[in-house]
Amino acid sequence: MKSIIPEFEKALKKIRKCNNIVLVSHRHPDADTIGANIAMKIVLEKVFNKKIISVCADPLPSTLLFIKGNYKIESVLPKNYDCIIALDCSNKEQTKFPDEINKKNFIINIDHHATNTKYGDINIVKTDASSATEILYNFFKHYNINYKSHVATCLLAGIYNDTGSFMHSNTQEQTYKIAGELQSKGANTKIIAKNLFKTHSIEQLRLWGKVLLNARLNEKGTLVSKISTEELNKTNASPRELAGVINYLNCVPESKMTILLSEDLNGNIQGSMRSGNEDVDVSSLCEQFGGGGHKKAAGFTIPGKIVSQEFWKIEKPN
Ligand SMILES: [Mn+2]
Repeated sequence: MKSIIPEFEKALKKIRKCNNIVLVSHRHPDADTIGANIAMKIVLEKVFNKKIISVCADPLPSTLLFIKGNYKIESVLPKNYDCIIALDCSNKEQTKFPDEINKKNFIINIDHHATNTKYGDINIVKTDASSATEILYNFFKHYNINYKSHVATCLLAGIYNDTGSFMHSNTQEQTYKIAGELQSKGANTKIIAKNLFKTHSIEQLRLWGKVLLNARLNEKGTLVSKISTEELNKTNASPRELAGVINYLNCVPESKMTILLSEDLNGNIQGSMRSGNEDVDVSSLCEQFGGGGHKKAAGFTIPGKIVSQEFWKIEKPN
């Protein structure tokens, strides 16, 4: 991996020349894109005296409000600004403002996704970083920028989120070191863990309960569960609240692969697949249905409805 320092230099040079800067997070925001946004906003305002407008097209779920604090996040781009910094967005569409980004606006793209399309005029894309906030941590460290506890909380929240609290394979030696340093700067690990991993609505618990109850393990070692629109509606949960339940399905030792099928509100079936087995590549399986993803976590969307199929067989007495 080549050094990212020359890109840091270019970005800082540009930032110094700009007065009005827009920070954009991706749609369906998570703790990484919002943590990066607010951390950058505080540093650019306090240390560089810039005028910053934070933007995210979609509203924040209540579990991200501890990151936002009293800072403002707009849902649309302002009319005038000198440059855009996109945070944790692998392509322009993820910002929900691709047309604006296509215009002559100067873009600094800060991201860690392997699929990043390098759409910026400056691309700080580091695919071995656990999160966008880890890249910002390194940026601030490189320029000896001081910050207080809330910025440390924002940065650590992104790391916690994208490493699944240090359980995903993107967790490396440097990740723990950075997390330790952020904690010593006053990052509030308690509020991060509570909001990101220990907060679920009653509707979400009911939905997850239904998904867990529907789980079946077949003889070939595939664990399958499903949720129909009807079942979803009975729980009053939103389809997005399914996120995370597959991690519980994917922990049966006898299972080589886990599939969750859910009907969405547009007449499609969303398929999510996971595997902890070295020999199974779920992304190639999902590609057969027009989807994709990573080797151990992938998904697909196909039109249709889920139907039940039952089998009976006679077992002879011994
Ligand atoms: Mn991220």
